Amino acid sequence: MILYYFVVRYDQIIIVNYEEKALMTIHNLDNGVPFVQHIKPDGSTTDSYQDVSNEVKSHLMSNMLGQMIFTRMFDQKVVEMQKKQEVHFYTSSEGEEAVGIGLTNAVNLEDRLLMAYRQHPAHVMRGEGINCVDMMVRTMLFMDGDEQGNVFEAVNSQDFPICVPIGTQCVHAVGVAMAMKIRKEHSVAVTVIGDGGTSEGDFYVSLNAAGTWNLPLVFVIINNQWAISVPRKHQSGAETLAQKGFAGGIKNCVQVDGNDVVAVYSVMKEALDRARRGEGPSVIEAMTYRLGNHTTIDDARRYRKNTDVECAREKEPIVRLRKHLESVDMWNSNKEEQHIAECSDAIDTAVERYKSFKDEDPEAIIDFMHATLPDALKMQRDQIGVRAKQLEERSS
Ligand SMILES: Cc1ncc(C[n+]2csc(CCOP(=O)(O)OP(=O)(O)O)c2C)c(N)n1
Ligand SMILES: [Mg+2]
Repeated sequence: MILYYFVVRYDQIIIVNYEEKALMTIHNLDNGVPFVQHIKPDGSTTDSYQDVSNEVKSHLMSNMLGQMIFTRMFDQKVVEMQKKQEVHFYTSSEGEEAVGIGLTNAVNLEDRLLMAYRQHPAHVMRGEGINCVDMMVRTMLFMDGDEQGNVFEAVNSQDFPICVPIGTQCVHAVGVAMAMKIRKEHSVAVTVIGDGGTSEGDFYVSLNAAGTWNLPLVFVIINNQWAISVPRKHQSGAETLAQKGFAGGIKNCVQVDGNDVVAVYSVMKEALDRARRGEGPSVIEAMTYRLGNHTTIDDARRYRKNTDVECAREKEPIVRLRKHLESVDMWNSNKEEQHIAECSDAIDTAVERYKSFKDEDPEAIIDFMHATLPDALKMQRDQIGVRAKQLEERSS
């Protein structure tokens, strides 16, 4: 029989056996989850900023600022279009841009993203910078309820379609990561979920499977403090959402300032490197705030105070990085004006192309659910076609 005792040292509990061999560090006495931040809301840097590589400091930071500005502009454009009913519906990512942009810059092209409905910054930018016209068009098509919005081309053809049923993408990601492991690929699956999503069974099942099988999988939780009208404090009794990973046997569970794109990029790189070295999954909880409504059919003023939103706005990701880069002479208003003009051109091109897309046939609503359509659905498909024709004739 092996006997164990516990040693409490500083802020850690260590399990030791009687031969004085430390077996494992459980976690810090508070919650075991480190918090990473490199750039503060006022644009100044923390001590850990010295660990940021020169490559990131010399050009990636200003590229990422440009990408965040671009995705914010795209977001505003589609919200406007929805008001004119040019798009059916939209889920704004205002305030959360640093998470998508940080992670999309950290992954390799052969890694696979499995995401939900609010991560357009990552999807749109994936590998293509502001020339991602096709992905902008796909995003608008998706938000207009058009299946053609799920057809990813070019660089991100390997990514998975957007998941609206909360948490399902995590289970898919386990399957993808398992396949990568069996095939001995050098790639990693990255799945993104909201704070509300971490209460779903699918999330816990996926953590458990990823930890058990030591999968090359990174879970990114975008903790934007709200799940529609449910605040974070009513969502879970856990002190942090990242620590849920420990119970699944995942060792690298961290919180990051999700409004600091440099910190998001760094923790993502580390998690991806770990996965590629065979050190298994990670959970990253990115702390941010949903500045906009849940969707374009929500009115968040009904359930939260404007003062809270304004307070959160002071910590948003674009302002702080702009301040920082201006302080080290890497950004200025001329640069920004020129960049905004380029972004406008790219967005206008995408909107034009979106508007020229022919609506798909109504039957498409069931065309992509099965590889071979079951007989019962074949009948419904035919009925949809007949009904659509009748409606068209009646309205003409
Ligand atoms: C399985 C399932 N249950 C409920 C819903 C309805 N629903 C849509 S969004 C949402 C809240 C999700 O909040 P969170 O995970 O924090 O993501 P966020 O919207 O903040 O990005 C809910 C409950 C759904 N889409 N799927
Ligand atoms: Mg949320």
